[in-house]
Amino acid sequence: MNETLQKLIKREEERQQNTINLIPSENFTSKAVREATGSIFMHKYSEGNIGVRYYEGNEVVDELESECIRMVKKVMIHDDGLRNEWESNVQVLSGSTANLAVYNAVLNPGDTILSMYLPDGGHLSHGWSHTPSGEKSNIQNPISKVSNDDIYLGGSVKSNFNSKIFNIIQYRVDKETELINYDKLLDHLKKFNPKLFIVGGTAYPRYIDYKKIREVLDEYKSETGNRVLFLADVAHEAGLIAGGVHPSPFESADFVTFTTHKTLRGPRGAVVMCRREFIDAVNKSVMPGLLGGPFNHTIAGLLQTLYESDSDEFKNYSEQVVKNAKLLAELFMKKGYRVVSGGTDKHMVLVDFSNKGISGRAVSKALAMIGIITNKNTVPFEKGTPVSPSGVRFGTPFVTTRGFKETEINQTFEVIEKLIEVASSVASETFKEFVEKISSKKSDLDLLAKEVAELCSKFPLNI
Ligand code: DSN
Repeated sequence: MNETLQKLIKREEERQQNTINLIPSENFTSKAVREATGSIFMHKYSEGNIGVRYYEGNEVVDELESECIRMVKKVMIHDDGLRNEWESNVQVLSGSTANLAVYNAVLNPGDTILSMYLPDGGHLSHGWSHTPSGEKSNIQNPISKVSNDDIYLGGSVKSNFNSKIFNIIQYRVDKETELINYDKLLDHLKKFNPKLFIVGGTAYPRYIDYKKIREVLDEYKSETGNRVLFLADVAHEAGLIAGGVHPSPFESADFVTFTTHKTLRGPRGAVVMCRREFIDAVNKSVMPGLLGGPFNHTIAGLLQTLYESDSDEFKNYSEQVVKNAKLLAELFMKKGYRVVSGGTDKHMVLVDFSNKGISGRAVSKALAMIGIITNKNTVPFEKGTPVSPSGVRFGTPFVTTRGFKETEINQTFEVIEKLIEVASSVASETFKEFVEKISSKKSDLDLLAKEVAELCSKFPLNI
């Protein structure tokens, strides 16, 4: 291998080995998953579907893809009868293209999508247009009685492509509980008559009540005759659903999309699952609609992941991921930190630092200086900006893979707390000033970095 590249890989290995990764959307794969993902399947073009390809030489790829589809259904849907009602496309390349594949399969330009407000925890690919400062939010609001606290109708800057194509309406979480307000859903449906309802996102730490959503969609249909299609984007929850520690969306939704590298612990990739009636439309939407040749090496890596997830070991892992996150939430709250929604049911804790006089941006930067890797994040009813938000997401999938249990979560929290004390003592007007001041606290930072390094060395990654 080229020496420059070799050195880059080595450095990244060392970085992953020697830092505590608390980003909730990242994980660490097995050697077997990495080998399969780097396998010679990467050389093959296989546009089309199993048995109906545009290139010859796909007899092995056909078997690989069929087996992957069989396993994805086995791992994600635990009830045999229900499993028979679902189909999968494993060719999509990422979470965003998985969602786009669904839109392209069943929507027309101009159709309305009702999805979760991005700063409250939704996702860019569910459509996003922002309101520049000075512009009146919800300016296009055609319905006078809709409150900005309940619904966001979008701004003039169509930041995400989907917002240029579809009419994106976004529901907000409840201001008090910071939970999805299922009681307002029927009202929203009646006002906006969407073609597609989406639930899921990147920073919603609580269970999602898919059954309740189905009930409301059915009630709306029986009142109006309108069928609203239901997409559950479970990118964050996929592994927890596979491990049986999060409610399953499969009884309730029409489409389920997810990435494969978060809680599911696979290679970077994605899957679209759908009720049987939609599989032809989804397959056509993927190819020729959106993509060319599938990444067969990623499908191979995913298949190995699915064999690994189909085990008691993975169930135990998923349980521990949630136990670790719940403990982390409790520890933050005991020390007076504001945890969004008052806790977590999942793999992620969202902490709002606005009552501590320090931004999420400053906290995540300072943590990175001692080797704890997180990401800054908006919180519901955010007062800051996406570049300098109030929150930080703390997730447990990666550290649980390396073997952290309650003892290590307690130790990690102690380090986080000491670091936040140091960071708060130099809270500054500007981020630049903050970075300068905290960099001057070298001896404090070095002591904490040493604790991080010790913890990592006790739980080495199998690189
Ligand atoms: N980047 C993913 C996450 O961190 O949640 C979502 O796209």
